[in-house]
Order: sequence, then structure tokens, then C-alpha cells
Amino acid sequence: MPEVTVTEHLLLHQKLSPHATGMFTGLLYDLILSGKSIAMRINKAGLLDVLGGTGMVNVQGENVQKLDDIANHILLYRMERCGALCAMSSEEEPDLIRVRPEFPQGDYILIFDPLDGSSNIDVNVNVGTIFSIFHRPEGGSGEVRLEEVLQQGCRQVAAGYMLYGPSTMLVLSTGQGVHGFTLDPGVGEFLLSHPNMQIPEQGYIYSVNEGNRQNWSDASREAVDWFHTTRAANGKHYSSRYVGSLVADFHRTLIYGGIYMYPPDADKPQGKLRLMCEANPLAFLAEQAGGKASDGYGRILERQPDKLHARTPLFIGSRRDVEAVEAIYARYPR
Ligand code: AHM
Ligand code: MG
Repeated sequence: MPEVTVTEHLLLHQKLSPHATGMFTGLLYDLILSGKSIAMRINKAGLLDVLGGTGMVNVQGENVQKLDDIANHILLYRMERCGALCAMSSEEEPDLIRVRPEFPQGDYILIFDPLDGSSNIDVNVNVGTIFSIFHRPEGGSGEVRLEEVLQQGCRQVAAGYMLYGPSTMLVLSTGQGVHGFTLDPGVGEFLLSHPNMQIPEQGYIYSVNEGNRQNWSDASREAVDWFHTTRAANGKHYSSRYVGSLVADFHRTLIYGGIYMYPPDADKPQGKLRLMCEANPLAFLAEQAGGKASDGYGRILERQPDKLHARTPLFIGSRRDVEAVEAIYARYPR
């Protein structure tokens, strides 16, 4: 396959996408640079003193890992200076971060989970950076208001993730399909390796933390049971896979199809995953790849966030698998 870099790919699509402007390409360039920097630290994690916790608890009430903190600060530092943003929100930061006046300002808003799946770092399992990009609504000027950031996911102009695994991958959509790039460590460049990724219509893998079963509602139990009792796309029983890194579980779902589920439960009535920095970007990718993403009752991308760290149940993956869950939830009142 001829080698196509991310920049070349974006330039090729620039004619088609109103969002692939020079400023957007610059934003992506700095995001990718941050990702390479994070990947480099993760690759050396066992050698440098970066494993384990910081002893701090984040805004989500979770233990902050050292690499969470490092990834967060790499992104905050680099992206504030990229010239394309007016504001950012990170899973690790309680409040909206406005680009300070001493730095060049742009019209884009970046929302990210700096290191998803970080509870897996110490055991050398895949983790990733998930990102979501919005435009500031037309007419906005002066200091960015929180309401300008709390947009429905369907208004994302781009979304994606960098997956730090056996190889480092960038999976990206600017609304023109989903494309995967693999980092060639020799030249330090992401090269197009997975053009036009499509989620199969139905899969053969379901992915859920069944340890939470006793805390699920009847609807959630019935939804998961459906995958225990129904024939999968390959005519066999569904298989179960659960990494516990959303970005890794989603990547598998994107390639093989099937469904990833994080239902609400008695301890987490709104679900666990964050709407803006986890569910929205992956929902955008899922839809762009021909799949679906739902909260059980409706489209993730139509949910209106009421705060930066709003949570949501998530059912994402192959269209028919997600529709099977929605059909079950429809029989139970919200
Ligand atoms: P994180 O962003 O702090 O890593 O938390 C989100 C993670 C997801 O990556 C993963 O799918 C989920 O939490 C796992 O949760 P659980 O351990 O409850 O199954
Ligand atoms: Mg996460």
C-alpha cells in the first residue's frame, strides 16, 4: 500500500470537509505530537518511575495514576499553545480550561480523556487518549461560556483516539468515515493502515463487566442475557471479551463488530462513562463506521450534557446488536 501520512490524508479530504481547514490540520498535528509523547512514556513505563498512583483522587473520585497525570499535562501544555483552541476540558480537570490570553486563540474546543483505561497501566494492557472536537458556536466572542461547550455530540466536527498497544494507532473521523493510522516508530509518523473502517452489521462478541450484574436493573439483565441466548453473526453463541479499557474494547468492536455495554447500576445510576470525553467521541466514530451508540433509550449523540463531567449508560457497536438492546429497554419505563 502506498504510504499516506495523516497530514496528506487530511489535505486530500480538505476539499470534501468544511472542517479540514489549515487551522484544524494544525490542531491535529499538535494533538498527534502529544499522543506520540504519551506513547513514548508509556513504552518506557516499566523503566521510568511512572507506574502506580500519585496518591491523589480526581474529580471523578478515582485514584490518579502517575501516567494519567503525565498524559494530562502533556496535552494541556501542548494544546494551549496550538493556536486553534479557545477552551479545553479534560477528564482529569474539574473545570473548563480557557486558553489564556497570552496564547494565540482559535475557534475550536477540545475535550479529552488523557489516558483512558489507566487502571490497566500497571499490568501493561492497552490504554488510550480519547478526544472530541467542537467548533465554538457562531457569534461567540470574549471568554468562552460553559454553555458554549456543553454541546450535543452530533455537533462534533471530529473525534478519535490514540491507542497505545503493541503498536500505537490513531483512529480518526472528521465526518468523512473512519480512518485508522499506525505509528511507524522508525520515522515517527502515523501512516494510513485502516482506510474506511466499517463496523459489521452484527457481531459475535459482547463486552460488559458482568461483575456488576447484581446491581443491574431488570432491563439491563435482560439485555445482557439476550447475548447469552441468541445466535451471533457467525451462527454460534456470542463470545465474551472485556479488557476494562474502553478504548481497547471499542477498538476491537470497531474491527470485529459486536457490542460494548456499560449499563447503569444501583451504584452508578447514570452509568460510569463520561458523555463528553468518552461516549460522544466513540459514538461519533461508531456512527461514521455504520454502527450505533445508544444510552438504551436513544442516540448518544443527541444527549444534551448538563455539565462537563456528565455520565451516561453506553451501548455501542454493531447496528443490530445495539438495536436488540434498545428493543429490550423500550419495554421498560425509563
Ligand atoms: P478511566 O477513564 O478512568 O480509565 O475510566 C473509564 C474506564 C473505561 O476505560 C472502562 O471501560 C471502564 O472504566 C471500566 O470500568 P469497570 O472497571 O467498572 O468495568
Ligand atoms: Mg476513560
